[in-house]
Amino acid sequence: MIQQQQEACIAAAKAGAEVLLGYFRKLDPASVSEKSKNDLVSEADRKSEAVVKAELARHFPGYRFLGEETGDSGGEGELRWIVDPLDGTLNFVQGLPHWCISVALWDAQGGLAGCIYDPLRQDLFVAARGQGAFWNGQPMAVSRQPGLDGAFLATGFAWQLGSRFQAYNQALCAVFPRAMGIRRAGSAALDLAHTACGIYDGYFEHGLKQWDMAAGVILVQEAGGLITDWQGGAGWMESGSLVAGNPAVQPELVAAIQP
Ligand code: LIP
Repeated sequence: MIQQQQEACIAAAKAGAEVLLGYFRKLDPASVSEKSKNDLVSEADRKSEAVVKAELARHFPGYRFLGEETGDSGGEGELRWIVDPLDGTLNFVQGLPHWCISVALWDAQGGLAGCIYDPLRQDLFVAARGQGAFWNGQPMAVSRQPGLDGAFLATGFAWQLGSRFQAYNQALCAVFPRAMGIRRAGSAALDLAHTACGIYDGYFEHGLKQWDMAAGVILVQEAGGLITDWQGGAGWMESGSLVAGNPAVQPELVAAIQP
């Protein structure tokens, strides 16, 4: 069954990608609006979610669906798709070639299967519980960087952080002198996928939504990495405060960002 569920994730992500490639750098500015200040949505986000949702329902009609643009479908079952039809919307709207589609399946125990697809690079990242993680069909693993000192990190700080930016900035100031380099690329899902495949040694961000994290955390965990909230606990899916990394870097990153 998990094989079919994973194939559904991949088919849906690729269906969304086809739609998004048709809009990229051809988006009608009139189709872009703000859900709240500086939090954009476009016709591309909505169309991608519509085809992803239809594709998943074609494979598994009874499952619940939670999408960034259409919300929670509701329903009794414990199996739930969690979808970001376009992660990196601001990049996409601005024409910056760094965005992806994120599709995950969760049950009562947590992440079951996940897929992140970057169609511009044709990078397909997939993982399923207990099945390992794969990058374009090849097994992938987190990096072997031995600690925070000299690590290559990713992070994010959205305008919506508002007053929470101060706490974030304190953490950044604590990490900056120790890391070799820090990148803010604008897609949490790709930050997690690139941590799972060992490009980044760690990643930290506040203010994330479930759909930003749901597939990426499965990739990192199945690739041998650790995921916690900023206090080192398991509340990241609820709080949206997440720290990811290889088993050497992640705990040191958590320790470094403590107020
Ligand atoms: C984005 C995340 C990014 C975060 C942005 C936004 P979206 O998701 O991927 O890491 O900093 O605020 O949440 O809105 O492009 O799906």
